[in-house]
Amino acid sequence: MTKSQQLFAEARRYIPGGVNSPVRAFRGVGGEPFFVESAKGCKLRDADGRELIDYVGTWGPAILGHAPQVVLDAVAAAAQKGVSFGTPNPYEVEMARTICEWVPSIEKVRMVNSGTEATMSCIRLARGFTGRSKIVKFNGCYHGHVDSLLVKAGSGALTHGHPDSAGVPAEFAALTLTLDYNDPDALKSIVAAHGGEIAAVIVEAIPANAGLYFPRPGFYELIWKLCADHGALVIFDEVMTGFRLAKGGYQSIIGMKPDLTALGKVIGGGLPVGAFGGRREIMDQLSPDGPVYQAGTLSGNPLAMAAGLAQLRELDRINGWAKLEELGAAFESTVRAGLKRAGRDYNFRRIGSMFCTYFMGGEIWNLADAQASDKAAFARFFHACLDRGVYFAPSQFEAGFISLAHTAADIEKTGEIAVAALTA
Ligand code: HOZ
Repeated sequence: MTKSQQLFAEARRYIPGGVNSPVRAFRGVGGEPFFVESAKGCKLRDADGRELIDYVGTWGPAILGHAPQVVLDAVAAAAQKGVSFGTPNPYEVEMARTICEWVPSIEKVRMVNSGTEATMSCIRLARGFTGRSKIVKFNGCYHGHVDSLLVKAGSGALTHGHPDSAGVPAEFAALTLTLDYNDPDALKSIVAAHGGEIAAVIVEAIPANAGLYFPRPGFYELIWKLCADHGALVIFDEVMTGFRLAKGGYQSIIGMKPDLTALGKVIGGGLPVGAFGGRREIMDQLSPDGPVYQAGTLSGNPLAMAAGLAQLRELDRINGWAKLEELGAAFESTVRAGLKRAGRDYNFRRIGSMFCTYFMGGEIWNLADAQASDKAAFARFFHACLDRGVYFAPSQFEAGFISLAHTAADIEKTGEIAVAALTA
């Protein structure tokens, strides 16, 4: 028995499924998860001493790589002054100012502890601000484990076959109107039927929880126009894309301003951080200024703020986004060459440092398209890569992440291993 197997056997006795988040279980690919002893740069070291090139990056936060020195130093310095105060602290002001300066649509922001809290708070705030109850969401988009958003959800909910989670009362789910992503006619019909009842349309900036697919030209313009015409808010979920694709998020790339934005992952430098922000008049509805209640003992925690600020400042200092685009392009040409060598007509998608390979040819514009991927072939590929020292996310429906710690040599090695895995 390996050490990971021993740990997993014990974990299963005390933790449901042996994991603290379902995406970590290997149910979508078979087998058991490995346990990580340490992580540095782009490498994980598991409990049995195996070293892996990692493309999960703690599900997005590790954009500088694991345990970057700037973050370690910032956390150590902050910890010397105390680990939690439960009062306002200077770090959170600096964090809020940074976010408002970097993301043009955000005039005020509040810190929370996860992406889930961020989207949940956006939904409540949108309802409070508009006085309406219904939410529109897209099939396959995942916005954390919020009751009203675990309807036709992606990520682990999709991987494990529960896109409509048990435990969400039918009355709640009925307030969530769902439709296919990239379907302008369905969106127009929903808005025509429910316009005056819709508080918000929530959308992942780039859907990355059913693999990775992109908006068709004009689709986001339509969302914005219909929302403006009917008095509904646009909630842009940039938990994955925010500070990963650009300094100002994906919204700065497309030049659009959502009413509210949810942030997470990169913003915390590996510590538990989320944030939500947007137009001043909406944010001012939050307690204590307004009637919408939202709170948190550890929100704005000094260690988390110090870690996040250190990561953001370093990205800015070295213009990390341009470097990530270069690394992403190198990764893409390596993968495309590898697929050609292996004789596979698979669909590789990338934006910046986010990527996904669907094990199928053809076009992918929505969840239904994505579900046609050959998941058994993906599972074989996943294990063949893992056996050879490369760790991709254990599900066809998760995006991969490249970090600034990946080198040309790591990418080349990954390409060789991927070809070997595809042709094994
Ligand atoms: N939010 C991540 C994106 N799919 C998954 C992380 C988790 O659920 O643990």
